[in-house]
Amino acid sequence: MDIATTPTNPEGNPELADAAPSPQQPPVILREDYRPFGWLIREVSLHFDLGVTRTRVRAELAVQRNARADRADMIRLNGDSLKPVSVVVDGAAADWRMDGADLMVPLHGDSHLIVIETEIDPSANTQLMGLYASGGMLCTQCEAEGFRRITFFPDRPDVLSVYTVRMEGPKAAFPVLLCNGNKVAEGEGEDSTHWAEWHDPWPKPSYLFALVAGDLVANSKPFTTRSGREVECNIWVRPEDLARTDHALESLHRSMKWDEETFGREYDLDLYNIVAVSDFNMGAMENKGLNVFNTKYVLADPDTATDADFDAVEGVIAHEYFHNWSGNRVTCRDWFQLSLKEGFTVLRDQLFSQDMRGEAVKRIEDVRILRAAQFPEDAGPLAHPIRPDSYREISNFYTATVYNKGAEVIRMMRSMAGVDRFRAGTDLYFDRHDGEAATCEDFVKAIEDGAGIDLGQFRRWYSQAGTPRVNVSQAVEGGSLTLTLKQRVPATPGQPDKLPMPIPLRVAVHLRATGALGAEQLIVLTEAEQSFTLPLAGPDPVVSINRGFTAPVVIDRTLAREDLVFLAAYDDDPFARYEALQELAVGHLVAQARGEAPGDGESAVVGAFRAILTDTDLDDSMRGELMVLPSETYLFEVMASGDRKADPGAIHAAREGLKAAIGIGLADELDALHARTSAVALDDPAGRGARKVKTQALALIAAADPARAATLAAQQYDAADNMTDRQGALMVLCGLDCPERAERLAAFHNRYRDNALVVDKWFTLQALSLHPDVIAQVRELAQHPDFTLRNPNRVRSLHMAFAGNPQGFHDASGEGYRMVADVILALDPINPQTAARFVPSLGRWRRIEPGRAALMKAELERIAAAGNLSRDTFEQVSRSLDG
Ligand code: B3K
Ligand code: ZN
Repeated sequence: MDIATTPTNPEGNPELADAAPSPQQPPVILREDYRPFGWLIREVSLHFDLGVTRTRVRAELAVQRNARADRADMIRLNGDSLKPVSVVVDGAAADWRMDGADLMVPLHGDSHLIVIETEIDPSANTQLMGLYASGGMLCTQCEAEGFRRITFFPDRPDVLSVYTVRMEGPKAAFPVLLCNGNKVAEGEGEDSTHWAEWHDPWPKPSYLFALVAGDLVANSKPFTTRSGREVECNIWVRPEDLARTDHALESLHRSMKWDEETFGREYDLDLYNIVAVSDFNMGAMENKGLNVFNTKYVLADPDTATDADFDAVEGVIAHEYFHNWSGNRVTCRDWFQLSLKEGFTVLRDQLFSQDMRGEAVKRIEDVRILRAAQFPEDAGPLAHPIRPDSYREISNFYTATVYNKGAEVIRMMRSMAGVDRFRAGTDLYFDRHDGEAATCEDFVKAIEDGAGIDLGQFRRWYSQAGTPRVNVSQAVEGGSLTLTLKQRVPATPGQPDKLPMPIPLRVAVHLRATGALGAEQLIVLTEAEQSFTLPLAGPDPVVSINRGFTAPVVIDRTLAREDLVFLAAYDDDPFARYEALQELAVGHLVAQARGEAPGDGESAVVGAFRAILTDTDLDDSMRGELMVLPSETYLFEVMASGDRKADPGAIHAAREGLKAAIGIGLADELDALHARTSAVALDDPAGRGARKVKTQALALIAAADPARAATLAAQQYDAADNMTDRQGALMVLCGLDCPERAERLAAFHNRYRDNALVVDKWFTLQALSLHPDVIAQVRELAQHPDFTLRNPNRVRSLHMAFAGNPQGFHDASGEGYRMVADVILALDPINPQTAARFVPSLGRWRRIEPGRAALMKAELERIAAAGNLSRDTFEQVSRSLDG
């Protein structure tokens, strides 16, 4: 609809607010169109009269002309599904009008006080953006554009304001009233109400605003910062969850200390509140002084959470805490700069977890995530640079590219600068931009200046999408080895031609004949083709390249099998060992899936596994990493190279076949491993590693001997004194057709029926299972009384898990695709952000064999034809069809 035709209506006409532009063709927002906002809003005062079905909001905005922006005699205040109850400027009713969903208020002077009243119904907010109700409590989610669902405001990250908030409501329903900053006053009101006033001294953008009102209790412990400030740290949960909050609280303390020691960052308020809510679109949110978390990333004890869950809690607590500097003190100028805070903060949380849990294992885990989630994105229709150039709906750009590749890009700067000079760069960045809304360019410049390195060409990592491929060849001449590297960055939507990127690679030349390990050095490939001459100390050189995964690239090379076996067994870089094993397995599996002569690939992998299972120098945590076979998603990527397509059915069969071969060939070793690790006690320092490999052993036994695995898994389940073992056993049972399966599933549900997070696991285990009837089982589970489309955790636990189950999702009948498309259509009107997250799985159709590709595309077309789609789903579906 043409907004200019909307008539001015000072009293507010309900029809006008509904007359938003058709969501079918939401406008494209361009990075190059950025202009500073015409007004500064130094102070915001909010007053909330809280109720679950009716909340009244009064906003007072002290606005001042921005001398750095073009002059405007109008202020645009963004809104989303809001109607103004009243708009007053400097004490008089304003002559406002609506422009689509936004409120336009004429302003002719240099400074004004705008007072706006709105009324909202949190209970009707199923999108979970803005102010919403969750289990009787009220909470908010404002990033990226949720604040405009609370009140009219320039809802953009470069408008920074100091907030004072008064909240009042019924004391019985909302005994605890929380907001950003510090509580400055509180009191009793009339009719059993009470109120609290909060003040946040740090100027912040609206996306960092938060409010919580509910019946909550806190686990508290003060933290003393390095300069002696005592910070009250609270983890707020429902009373029944209090016993599961110690790990979160300890993780917060560890994060606070680590950021002081590693990045010199100290916390800056007297209070740090974290609130756990069960209805939440993502993991957590870094609102200033008042983080709101998905319960999944707060609650943990050994009976209900796995070791991996404990790690995830620690990692997300750290991530949100680190945002206090990388995101809050220095925020983003516009949403195109999202990786400025997300890429950097992911790197910070990865480095933290490396320090807490061991560098090698964490690095391997992070690369596995990158390959499973980001490489497919970079190779598909939704590929975008870490700093995108355009979007229709910013929620669609909270991606593995912006987050995980963004972290890899900054990690490369750190590798090139060295740890100390990188720290000088980040110190300069924080000093230079504290209190500002900055850009990715500001970050790169600060690292360049602070670390004293030239990042001129490096900036291409911010603008070019696609995973670079580096072809490696080598020639030996006399006493030196010449490595010739050729790079190619594949075409991506809107970017047909690419320029060479600087690619830092840690390399070492080992000697297979003598077993001598070469010294490591960093080389940086900057040209399309470039040679590097390395000294050579003897015969049979084996090049270990991209050690530690210094660069997020694909290395193309053909290494002799004996070289891979050598690297897998002896490389002194743990990542390189893992990588060699992966290469060995990938080479075999892709050849097998293509129907090419399998040769003796299988026996080479089985032999390498034997060495891993029996290597007494390996600790079990690392053994567990080496035992992970390449994921089917990653194998699709490798198989679908150039014009060749991936065949999910053939990949699945090849991978299961290899598991069975390992299970048969190493039956005794796996039995011994399962028995040894079953004897390790829960609190033994070696317990975590033991639990990890125990279930891996079981899964391999299951591929070879289902009956024996059923017995062992049932025993493991019954003997378990922790969730890691229990869930692992049930995971294996879920893939088997045996009586133990139904019995243990029922027992599990029965035991944990009142614990939503564990019931989520119960759904996930079945949705991810290797059982041949998984599609019918998931269909039935969607009818289970515990299932609801209204809770994002539950939707993810069933349908998102299923979309990640290659066997079920890619069933040749197309039933899996249909089920996911049905979920998108059903969920879109309720929660578009979560619905749109399902689209990428169907969007990969171009890289899949023609039969399945046609079925996937047909489902995308069915969604597109349904009409009335949200902006989120519309954008993802149209990019997936056009890209
Ligand atoms: N910054 C939030 C993500 C917000 C997502 C909005 N769709 C959490 C995080 O990355 O820390
Ligand atoms: Zn983040």
